[in-house]
Amino acid sequence: MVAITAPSSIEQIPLMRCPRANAVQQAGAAVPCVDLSAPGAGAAVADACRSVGFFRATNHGVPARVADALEARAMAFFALPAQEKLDMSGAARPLGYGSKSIGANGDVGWLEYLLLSVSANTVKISSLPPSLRAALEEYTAALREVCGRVLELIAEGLGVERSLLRAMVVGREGSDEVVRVNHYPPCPLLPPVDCGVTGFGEHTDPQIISVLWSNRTAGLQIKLRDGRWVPVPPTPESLFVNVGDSLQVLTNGRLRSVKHRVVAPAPAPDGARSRLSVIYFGGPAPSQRIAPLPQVMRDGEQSLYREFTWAEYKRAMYKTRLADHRLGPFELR
Ligand code: GA4
Repeated sequence: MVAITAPSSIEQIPLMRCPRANAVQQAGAAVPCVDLSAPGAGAAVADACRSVGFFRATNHGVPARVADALEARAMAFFALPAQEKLDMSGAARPLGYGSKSIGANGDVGWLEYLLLSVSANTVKISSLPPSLRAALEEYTAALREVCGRVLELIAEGLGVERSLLRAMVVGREGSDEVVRVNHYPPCPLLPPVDCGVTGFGEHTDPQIISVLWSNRTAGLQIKLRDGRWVPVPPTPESLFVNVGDSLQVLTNGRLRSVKHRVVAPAPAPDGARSRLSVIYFGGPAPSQRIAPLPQVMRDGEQSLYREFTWAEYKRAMYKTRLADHRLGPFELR
């Protein structure tokens, strides 16, 4: 049994040094944007995944009402008393309802969340409010399509068979699809200048790709290859795509998983809004072999990683903390 290690006071949540205001203005430009319906989208997606490991996707085909409905249902759920939320979802171990504590190894942040398995489009928590469950299932079905489309575009951009990556996640029996709904209420602690309270600490996502939607409240930051953290301006009409560790391995490091983190919304006299984000994590089946695809390798190219299965990586990842370099033990050089 995993202990709930939620901090009892806000002072126990670490601060993070944040980019200065002038960096924020330039940030939009640092985040690549790809129109998923445009000709040449494959090359643009692959380019963004190579250079940043992250991009903003427009024309993704998910109607605004799908995310709006989920936002309304999720906010109603998070407004319930803590005990009711726990009774309905169970405490996150790792799936379920969690508050301030992330994973089982001491990571904490100013947030509460639902973490759900959504494989085969069934939200595997039966006691959630039916309207939230229905909204989650509709959202997941739409996001699964986006994930499939993006994986096709990545394959196209890499010059490999179109369905190669998509088939590992979408429509594959037993694939490991997870949805996380994160709620970051405005944080009452006023941090020192150039700092913020940690909402979700820096990490890479272990899966193949993740697709994120957020409401209009800022907070997400990504780490560029030059080491700079830049804020990602929230645009609820767009989706954001992250390269995960598994895709890094499948492409032998051509595409790289992106470090990202979330700063909690600051207190504001004008009534700062909560941040709500919903992330679909596209993971393969437990038995899926994760190793560089022969189709992407040049003649004589050596694998940078020792081969593993998704089940093996998942087991290892639950022993890590968020900021750990999870691929480290699998690297060959
Ligand atoms: C990070 C990405 C996803 O949110 C997640 C997280 C998971 C969890 O919350 O249970 C982990 C984290 C994430 C990686 C390291 C371990 C496991 C928390 C943690 C400290 C659902 C996932 O798949 O990996």
